[in-house]
Amino acid sequence: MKNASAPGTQAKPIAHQTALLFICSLLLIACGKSGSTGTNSISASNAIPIGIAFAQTSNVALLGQEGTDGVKIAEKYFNDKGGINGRPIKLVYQDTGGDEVGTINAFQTLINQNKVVGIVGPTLSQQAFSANPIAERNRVPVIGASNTAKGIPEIGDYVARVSASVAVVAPYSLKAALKQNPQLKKVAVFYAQNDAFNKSETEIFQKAVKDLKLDLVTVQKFQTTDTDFQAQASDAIDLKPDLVIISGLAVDGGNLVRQLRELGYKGIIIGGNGFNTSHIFSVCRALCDGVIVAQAYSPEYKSEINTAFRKAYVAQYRREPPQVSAQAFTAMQVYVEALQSLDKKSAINKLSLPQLRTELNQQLLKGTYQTPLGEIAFTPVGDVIQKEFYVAQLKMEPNGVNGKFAFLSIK
Ligand code: 1QQ
Repeated sequence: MKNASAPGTQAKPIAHQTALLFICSLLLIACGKSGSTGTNSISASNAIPIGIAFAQTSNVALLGQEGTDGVKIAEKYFNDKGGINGRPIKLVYQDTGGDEVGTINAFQTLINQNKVVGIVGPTLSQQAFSANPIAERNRVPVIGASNTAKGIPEIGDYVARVSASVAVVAPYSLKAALKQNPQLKKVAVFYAQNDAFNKSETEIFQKAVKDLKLDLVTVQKFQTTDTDFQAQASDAIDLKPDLVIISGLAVDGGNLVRQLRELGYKGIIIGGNGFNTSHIFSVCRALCDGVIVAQAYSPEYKSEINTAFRKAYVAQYRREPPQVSAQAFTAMQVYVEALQSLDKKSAINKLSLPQLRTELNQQLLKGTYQTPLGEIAFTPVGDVIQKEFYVAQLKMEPNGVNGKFAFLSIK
């Protein structure tokens, strides 16, 4: 049997006493997709729909794919454990593409047609600033799994995130760079000026550089759609920096790294959160080697849930889970555990969809969760409270094809 909205995904075996219920649920979802449920409440025989709004197409798809990988693992993992007190969850995917319009459309479809109880996404902060207000107006909870710009949780009461702010994460990479070269003094900063997250991240980096009394020799701007960085790279190299810090996305950022190295830059390079994907390896290949990237997740974190997540991920995708996949899994875990708690308090099948969305939103903000990211909770405004952060360095094999994120000690 195939999963109705994620082609190629196997249906999820759940506790056998609920297997029959599950089959009925799938049939009902099929009916629901053709628009015949026509009800505003979640019936007991229905799987609980959670919306996934990630970029499956465009240049952002490299990052979006890692989110999708993470939620798929979560759907199987939590349904195998019995779902929401015996009822399965069901992911409904809508491709946002890489821009705001696509994201707004995806949110509207998830909210009005798919009637999801909550949304995970979108991939970029740039998309979240446009689409999250729609969820807010419709009183549908949204959990950001990769939105790290300042101001995301503040979009509204129904907006939370499990992806720690750049303000918290980014400075760790500077600390690691200084550990590698305590003499470094001159810093060149590059950022993509057409992207909200990158603008937010560069402010944090630039402030951290000044606070450390380093010398910010130049700030160079580019677009996430650019492929040629010769002019900016040459201007920066002329100033002989010891450190280059780049806030960009995987494709543009990877190309910038490649061109800096080709033009002879030999110093340390820090990449921001947009570099946090192994898909960057194919962009800068052997020249990615040595780039430092701060992380909100380590596959090596020891806990029962991370061990289970990592094992399932490696079995499925044959590589270590990246940060965005772990964050996406965590967002799903928050929904699942909040729904479980809510159901114990007030039988969720008795709630109308608007009631369920509102009570779910209130419940999820109250919880403490043992996740692959470590223990997390939320601030009253919905920002993640997380304790552990890491720094990795890209290690490329000489063939330039395979590589890995090698974790550094930052103590
Ligand atoms: C954001 C990000 C992206 C680079 C992660 C995919 O952190 O847009 O906020």
